[in-house]
Amino acid sequence: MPVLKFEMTHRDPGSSARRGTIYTDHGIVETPIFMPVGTVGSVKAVSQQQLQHDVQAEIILGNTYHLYLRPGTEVLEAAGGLHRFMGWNKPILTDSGGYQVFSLAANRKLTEEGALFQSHIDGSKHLFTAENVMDIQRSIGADIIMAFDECPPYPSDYGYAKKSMELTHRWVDRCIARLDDTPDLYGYTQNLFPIVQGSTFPDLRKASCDYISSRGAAGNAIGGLSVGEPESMMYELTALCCENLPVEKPRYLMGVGTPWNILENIALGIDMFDCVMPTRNGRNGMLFTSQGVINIDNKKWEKDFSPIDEGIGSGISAYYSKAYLRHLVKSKEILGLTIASVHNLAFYLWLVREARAHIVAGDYFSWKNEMIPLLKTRL
Ligand code: PRF
Repeated sequence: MPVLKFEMTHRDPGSSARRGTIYTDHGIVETPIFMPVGTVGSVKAVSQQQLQHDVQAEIILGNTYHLYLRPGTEVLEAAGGLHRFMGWNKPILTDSGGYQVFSLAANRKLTEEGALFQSHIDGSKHLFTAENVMDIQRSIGADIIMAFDECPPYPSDYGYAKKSMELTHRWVDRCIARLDDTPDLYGYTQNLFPIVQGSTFPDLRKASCDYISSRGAAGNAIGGLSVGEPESMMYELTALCCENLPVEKPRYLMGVGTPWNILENIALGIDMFDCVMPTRNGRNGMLFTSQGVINIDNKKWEKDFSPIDEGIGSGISAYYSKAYLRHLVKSKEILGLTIASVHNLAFYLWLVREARAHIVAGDYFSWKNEMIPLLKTRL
């Protein structure tokens, strides 16, 4: 079975940042990369055409939890998988469902077998297991699929974090066994990424990295971070994980984060990111730009007819003015949600393209340190 290939072409002399390429059966992904979140098979308020042309997305995320509840695996299989269903012919990654069960579903109960929960849509009862989330991810057909894991809350005590990590490790093995026993449904390869856990405890994180690395997967993920801990703690734990995961395989930091979080974590050796922040915050009027952060609600922008953000390679960001976007958002026009979301995503994709260029140039570390205060500026 051919597996996903990762080619690392450059390493930054001043940090642990790397520049690489991931090869999937739906095309290549340049790293470091940011992956827009398309929870239910739709990046909220953004069309596939906009994702391709304005955002320049290379890979998007889907969620097992949502897609299983609606439209369900029968529809997804009849469509020939999520790529065909939604008309997105580039790579897709799906999260495994456990994390969403614990953030969204009602009456969750965790057992050795898996997670029992009630749907947030209609209250119906379901059980996710390491095995059936692999089966569901087969039906969805993403290029990269995630192992079933438990993300302990912050803070967690040591005893709980250790038990939870060990459960996640037993689930990884069950995920691998299930995948080995089941065929790819649509004629292309699906690659499993296992997930490091261990909460905020360095010895647990190290043990989890050792275990996860020993599974020999095509890529590895780091979960359980950016769940409320201080940023400095997240960076320390990311650094520790990067030092203890294989250098020659892609590393994915789940659910992170702000533009500055992304630049800091790239410096520590992360290759892949996803987060709802650009879309969710965009829908609330918060814009990330190459000059800093804008609250588009602010009266300050009422007569500012300058482009939202010029020169980040997004037609939408260069075409519409701040004043016009402010008017749309104030009027609760649907187009306002779209422009804000497309812009923020285009900005995140621009940021990782810039990061790549600076890794290649060998000046990533100093560029990152100059950029971060700029990105954090409240305009
Ligand atoms: N596990 C999974 N998905 C996730 C997380 C995790 O720990 C996080 C934590 N930042 C975001 N998404 N499966």
